[in-house]
Amino acid sequence: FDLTGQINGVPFDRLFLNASGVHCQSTTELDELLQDEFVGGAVTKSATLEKRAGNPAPRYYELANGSINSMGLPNNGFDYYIQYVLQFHAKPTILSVAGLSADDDIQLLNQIQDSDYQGLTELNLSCPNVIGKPQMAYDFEGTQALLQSVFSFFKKPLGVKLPPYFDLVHFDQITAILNQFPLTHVNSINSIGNGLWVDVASESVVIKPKGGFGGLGGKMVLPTALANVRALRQRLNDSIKVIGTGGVQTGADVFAHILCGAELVSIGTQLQAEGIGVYHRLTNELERIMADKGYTALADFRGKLNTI
Ligand code: RRO
Repeated sequence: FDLTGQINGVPFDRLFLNASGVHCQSTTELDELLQDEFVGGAVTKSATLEKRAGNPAPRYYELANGSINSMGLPNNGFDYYIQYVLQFHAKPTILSVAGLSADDDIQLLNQIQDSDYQGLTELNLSCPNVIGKPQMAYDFEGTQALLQSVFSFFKKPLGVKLPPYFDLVHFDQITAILNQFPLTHVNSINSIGNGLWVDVASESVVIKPKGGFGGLGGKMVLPTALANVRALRQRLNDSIKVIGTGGVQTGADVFAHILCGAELVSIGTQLQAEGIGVYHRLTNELERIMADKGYTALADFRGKLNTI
């Protein structure tokens, strides 16, 4: 089966990535991803200028239908991750960066511009969990202004990680902005920000930071993720690929993301729950569906969702 995709001419032999944040904070975890034969490439934990410990634990909680997290951007710092992606790897890497402010974003991207790194970078505009820091991509004017200043100096391949949108007008607004810039890709969705889980037995929240509020992922976000992949694919320039992230548990979920137009598919909550073996299982399940339908390549059905 041809399970390949490409972003800005960078070939991915297989469609599967990790969702940033899961299994990618240390070089050991990143190596494990890249060494798995069913993984196409790895995305780093979003890097900030300085190393961060993140929010107090418990900060990730597995639910029956997904997950809630308020990690608070724990990471080993920009230098650690750029050093990693500057090494030779047999598969592509995506360097994810997340400033704590627009100024930080500019500084991070300046350092990438001035480095020898020629691979893909992804600017996280959608972290929901840093106290006092709103998700940039919900501020349309701020996003426009930030990308304007970024592309005045940044000449390397750059994509953005977006939060989920819930109104068709918002899809029109964000894509009108993104289409003005030579972006390589958008990665959609980040977690659904600021959900709240209540454990009835203990009459309590389940994570400590922010009084229990946190980003939702996993099965419960699949329809939101599919809507976002589809709505973005329908509106973005063809040159801007969509990485589908959100709610994948089965090969059928992967198939649905591709039908909606995903070029590659990332796994977060299910990778956290199941471990790296998830990629072999999803590959088998996807290939079984493709075989039953007589498809041999993702290109046979990518973006070809039927409407009624
Ligand atoms: O670290 C986090 O709390 C976090 C980040 Br940066 C993000 O982009 N999405 C998320 O669900 N958690």
